[in-house]
Amino acid sequence: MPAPALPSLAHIDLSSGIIDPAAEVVERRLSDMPAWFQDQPAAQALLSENPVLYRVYAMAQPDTAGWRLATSVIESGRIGAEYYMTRGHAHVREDAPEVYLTLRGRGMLVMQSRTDETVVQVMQPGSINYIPGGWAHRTVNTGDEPLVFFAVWSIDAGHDYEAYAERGFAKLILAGEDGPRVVDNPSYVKAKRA
Ligand code: M6P
Ligand code: ZN
Repeated sequence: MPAPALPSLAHIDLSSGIIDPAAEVVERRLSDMPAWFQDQPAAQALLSENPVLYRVYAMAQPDTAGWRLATSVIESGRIGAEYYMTRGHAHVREDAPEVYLTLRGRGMLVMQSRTDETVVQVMQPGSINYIPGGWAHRTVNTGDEPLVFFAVWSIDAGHDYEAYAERGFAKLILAGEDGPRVVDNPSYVKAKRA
């Protein structure tokens, strides 16, 4: 038997979302995901500026099993009418769920089942969003400050980006005159399994 891992302690700055100590910081800029946005002329025009869309801070942990703990910080901004958002993924392990706790800002969580059913939930400080296994998920910052949330998922869940890079999600979150609107994605290609 390997020696049991030691307990660990970290701190989240509730305003910036920074975890200390963090094992890993992932930074996503527009150039990492230009094709993900609906308004391609707007995306291309912003590429020279190449804004940071979001960062993920994973907590340093001694264990190789169990849970991954991380904060995500999505900046406030838009590409055309579409808000800054994460790439979005499903878990390779279809039974692996995920939990989000929002710490700051306002956003929407878009979840999509393997048969293209969509559920959109609001994220605001104190919201706990439960993403069941088998549901792809993307987070969108619909507010005018960073959206900061804490996420917990199984270390061996695995990220499947490919399916959603190609066909996107069935619903888009666009800025309207009265705030965010959930609209059908006109270029969405239905799941083969649907
Ligand atoms: C959350 C979790 C992470 C994910 C991150 C960014 O923190 O769901 O697993 O990596 O958001 O989302 P994505 O990987 O889809 O860009
Ligand atoms: Zn996930």
